[in-house]
Amino acid sequence: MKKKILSLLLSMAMVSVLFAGCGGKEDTAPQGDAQQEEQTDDSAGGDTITIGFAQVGHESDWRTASTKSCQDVFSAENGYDLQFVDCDNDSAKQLEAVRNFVEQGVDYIIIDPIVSTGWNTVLTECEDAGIPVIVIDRTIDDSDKYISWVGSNFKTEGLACGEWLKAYAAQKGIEEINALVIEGSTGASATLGRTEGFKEIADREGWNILDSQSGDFTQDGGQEVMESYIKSYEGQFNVVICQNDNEAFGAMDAMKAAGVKYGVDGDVILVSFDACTAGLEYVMSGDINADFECNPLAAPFVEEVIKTLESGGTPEKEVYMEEHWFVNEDIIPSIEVNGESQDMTVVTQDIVDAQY
Ligand code: GYE
Repeated sequence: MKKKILSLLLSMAMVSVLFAGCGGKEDTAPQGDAQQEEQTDDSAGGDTITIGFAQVGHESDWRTASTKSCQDVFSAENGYDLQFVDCDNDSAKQLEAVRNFVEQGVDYIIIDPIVSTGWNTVLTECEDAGIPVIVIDRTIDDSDKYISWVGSNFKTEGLACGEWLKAYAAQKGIEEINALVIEGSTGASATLGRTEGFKEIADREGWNILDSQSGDFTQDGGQEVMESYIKSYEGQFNVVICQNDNEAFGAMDAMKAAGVKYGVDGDVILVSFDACTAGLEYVMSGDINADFECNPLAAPFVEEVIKTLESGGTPEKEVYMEEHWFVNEDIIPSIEVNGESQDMTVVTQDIVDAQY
């Protein structure tokens, strides 16, 4: 599609989302050094659509699945030139990558924001350049200057975790909850939402959250935090909430080394988020009691957004991914979250095999 038409469409779409106090373009895009290839194919001359994707990094199984989903959908075969930048969990590098995409004049920019704030200036630069921005996965909370967001409701995931734990504890006759939380990366909306949702139920039920520290969504981070928790809270905790599977794998290593028994036959209830293949395998074996899915396969929905824009339409501002809640034991068929009944799914080999 010709840049001018796209630019016009973008401006029209933006009119509805502009808010008071937004300044104009102030900064000149700096010469960045984020590693990315020079654009080789000018899409204005052909049908190829050039997309710049500023990905968070490569910290987890979830991230690997997300990257693969984008690379599969936005392939050369499908008519795309995908400029992929792994931002290595570095916010400055991510802003620089987006500015480089603007300089290159890509047709679309996809951002999975490492942190949820600090975006308005650079998104204004994208807007001024007439390049539509699509946000995936984590949210941007201090700017509305993007066309669409495709992702998950992280607070709902945290609430579901809390509601399930309440039902599970009641079934098992556990009267006191003493929980340790291993949070995700600081400032990420996935961390903020999961923390907020779980805390809401914990406060309502009068549970004790002994500690809540970041494991940075990595296996090493999860292991380190768990090792220090075991030193500080030995014998005092009966629940460990890891905000992603990789942290749970690290926490399991730390507990195993210290002789702490976790999982369905253990003394500590272990809960995780993401529900990628390896996470579900541990649910099936009973090492992880429950795993709250976060679906990383956003790319097909992003492609829908792009197709809608290409044909002159207005895409949805927000697209929510569908997700499921997984458990080992068949004792709680469903939970109520946000006033809605949601099923708890017992993991089978077929489910593991079908997962990303
Ligand atoms: O849970 C974690 C990843 O943003 C939802 O980031 C994503 C999170 C996911 O590193 O594994």
